[in-house]
Amino acid sequence: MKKDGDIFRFASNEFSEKSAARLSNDSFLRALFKEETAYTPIWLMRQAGRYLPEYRALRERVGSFARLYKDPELSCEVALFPLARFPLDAAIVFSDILTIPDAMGLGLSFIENEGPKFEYPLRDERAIRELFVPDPFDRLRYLADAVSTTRHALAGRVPLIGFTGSPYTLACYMIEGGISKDYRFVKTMIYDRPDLMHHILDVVADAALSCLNAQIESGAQVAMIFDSCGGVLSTAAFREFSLPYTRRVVAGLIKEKEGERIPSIIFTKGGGAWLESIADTGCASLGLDWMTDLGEARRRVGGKVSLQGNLDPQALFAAPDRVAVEAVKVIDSYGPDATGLVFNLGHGVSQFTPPEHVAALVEAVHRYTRKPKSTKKTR
Ligand code: 1CP
Repeated sequence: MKKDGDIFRFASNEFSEKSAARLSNDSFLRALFKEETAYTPIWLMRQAGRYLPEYRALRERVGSFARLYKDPELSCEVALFPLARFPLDAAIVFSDILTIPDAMGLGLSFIENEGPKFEYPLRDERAIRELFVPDPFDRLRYLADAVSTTRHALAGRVPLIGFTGSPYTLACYMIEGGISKDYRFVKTMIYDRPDLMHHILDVVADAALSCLNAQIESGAQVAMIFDSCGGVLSTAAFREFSLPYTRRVVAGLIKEKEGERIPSIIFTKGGGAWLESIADTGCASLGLDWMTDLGEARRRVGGKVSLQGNLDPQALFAAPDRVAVEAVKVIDSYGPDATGLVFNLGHGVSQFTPPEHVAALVEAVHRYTRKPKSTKKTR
């Protein structure tokens, strides 16, 4: 197969015109940069997951989730599943945030109905001191290859999102060894041995940054950072253990590739109290969970960043016509002019979501936001 660089490389001085022509749908990139769009673009966190019967069938056939994301061709196939069904405005590389700790030697497995488990969670000082930054083009080669394969297959249809967990969120999984309800080991470390926590975060921040930059080098056009566990922290602890390390990742990201700006998005689940400081990290956009009012968030960040969100993922359990009503409420909550809004869910799509409800959502967002302004109630 031809490599991404062969098809997409242009001399930098002739790039901007050609690069604009390269994407047939750039509404997502434009909205991230708060530029005018013909309608509000939409994509969904976890859009390529278990709610799709074709995903479940393929996973069954190959035997596991890990076999899917470790094989660039299969990863690409899965990333394209939702785009074959719905006119979504972005694709996301099919992988997982936990590939980084796996590459750091923690031994990742995904257990049916239990979620991720690490064989060697970080519980003693020696293991913590031995942590290293993996070479993203060696131990995570499959991820870089999944990005370039998917980018090539998209052929400019929509932009491709690369991603990482925030250093704090990755550290949570590495210390707890999997999903945690009470974050007992993490909180013990934060309060008893903050020095050890900072050491972990220091190494993981470098690992997350190099992994995300490797994805950008391989063709990712947007960089997303998931701080899915950030919201369990006190404000003081968030400022000490999460925000500075996310900021460091944002600061180190490749900002432009072959004449194209690379926007970054930070999603902090439960981060509603800290929007101003997250918007100050230098990211282009904030992902919002469903607890935060979009209009209020917009006023608070004062036009500094675009916003992405934030329908309650469980609203998708309702009948399609109700889903459409809820989508309109979210769009209206953003305010009269929808510039700078990317529609998304407030968290990942549930595995129990009927795909027809997702179809209704995408249709409703496009239809409602395409209407001429004068016919709308509040826009
Ligand atoms: O088939 C299976 O059983 C695997 C289920 C699955 C899938 C489809 C997991 C296990 N991860 C993924 C893919 C994934 N994970 C993607 C790409 C697909 C897409 O978005 O379309 C992305 C972006 C992630 C990111 C991810 N993984 C996050 C951050 C975002 C979030 O949801 O908060 C987190 C916290 C994880 C950890 C993870 N991976 C998988 C599980 C079950 C978990 C634990 C957390 C959870 O249950 O959501």
